[in-house]
Amino acid sequence: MKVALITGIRGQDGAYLSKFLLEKGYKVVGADRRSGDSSNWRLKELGIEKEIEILYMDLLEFDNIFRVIQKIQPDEVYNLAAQSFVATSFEQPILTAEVDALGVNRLLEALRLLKPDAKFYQASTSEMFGKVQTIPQNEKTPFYPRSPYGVSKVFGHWITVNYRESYNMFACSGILFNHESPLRGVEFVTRKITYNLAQIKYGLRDKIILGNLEAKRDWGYAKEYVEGMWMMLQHNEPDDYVLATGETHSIKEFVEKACSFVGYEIEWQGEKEHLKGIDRKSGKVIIETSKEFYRPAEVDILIGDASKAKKVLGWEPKTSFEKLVEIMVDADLRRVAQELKK
Ligand code: NAP
Ligand code: G4F
Repeated sequence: MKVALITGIRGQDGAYLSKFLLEKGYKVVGADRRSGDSSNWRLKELGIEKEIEILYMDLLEFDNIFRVIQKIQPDEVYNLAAQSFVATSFEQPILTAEVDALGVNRLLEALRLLKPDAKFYQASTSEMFGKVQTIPQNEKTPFYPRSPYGVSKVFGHWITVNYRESYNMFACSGILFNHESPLRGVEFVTRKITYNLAQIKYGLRDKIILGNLEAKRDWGYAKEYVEGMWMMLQHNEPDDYVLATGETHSIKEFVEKACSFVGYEIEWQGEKEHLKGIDRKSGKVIIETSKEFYRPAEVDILIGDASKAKKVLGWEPKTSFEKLVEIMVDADLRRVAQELKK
């Protein structure tokens, strides 16, 4: 039985990847930083909470990482742990760098010393492209990060490449574009929209206040992206791959589509931080915008070219933008209905 160690076990991708690996017959060990919220709601929703061994491991503490690697001797390590919210990285740039940059180095160093033959996956990100230098972006596109998060992840990416080249370790960096699901944290814009819309639908809220609605993202379905992570580690050579859909949509489009699934037709009035989204039938203001949710520097557009992953790994996304929005809206309508019954 292969042993996989997943950091960030309680995050969106940690949950989907755990389920995927358990189905493949792996023993899954999850590294949890013990933040106080021990609800494990994502693992519970997927029905796998009891099938995973959870160990405490914080990417900030080298000795802790060292002991965990020594104890479990993993065959594959998926480093999904991160301070992953871009907006917070402007408030906590140093913590973000400690976790998202040096944390990767701590983990790689522990592996180099204790289990150099383990295969390693680093969760890199399209945020590294930031102020994009080409459209679309692929593995060769130069990085131009626009946030402390993006800058830290660039370090994480290059230190992964460096350990591969210096020590011949099987280390891969997956440059994943935004991927969403019903398990997405509510602080991210897609889930913020679908969860709060469901609340509006059930009369628990009046409107949603958002930031920059003009930004565009390449959004895929997280469940499919975790399979791509695993495929990278099964290939005969370690390498770096972009995973993306190749389509881009604005936040405005996401709002319109999500609203259409709950029966609202949005008409826009005003501009930028004075923009309002009004339901055509009822005249009700559903969306407002505020400077509060704008970032000091924005990534205006992301659109990925995943042709290398398709050609070399046989990976490709299957779920359309429209279907993804529908899945998320449906899940949140169900959740809010259940919350109301309690
Ligand atoms: P997520 O839901 O925010 O999960 C991140 C996890 O990291 C959380 O479980 C968190 O623990 C854990 N963590 C934070 N600080 C830690 C520390 N110091 N030590 C150990 N664990 C720590 O993120 P996700 O969406 O699943 O993303 C997974 C990874 O892919 C992240 O590295 C993210 O940056 C990267 N990524 C995500 C996307 C995307 O669109 N989702 C795209 C590209 C790259 P708590 O549960 O205790 O908070
Ligand atoms: O949903 P977001 O917070 O995701 P963002 O910044 O693209 O980062 C996510 O994807 C990255 C991959 O490219 C990951 F590496 C990262 O860990 C994370 O998973 O924001 C998306 C866009 C931004 O342009 C933001 O300015 O939505 C815009 N936005 C507008 N109003 C908002 C809001 N974002 C949030 N979170 N909240 C708003 O109210």
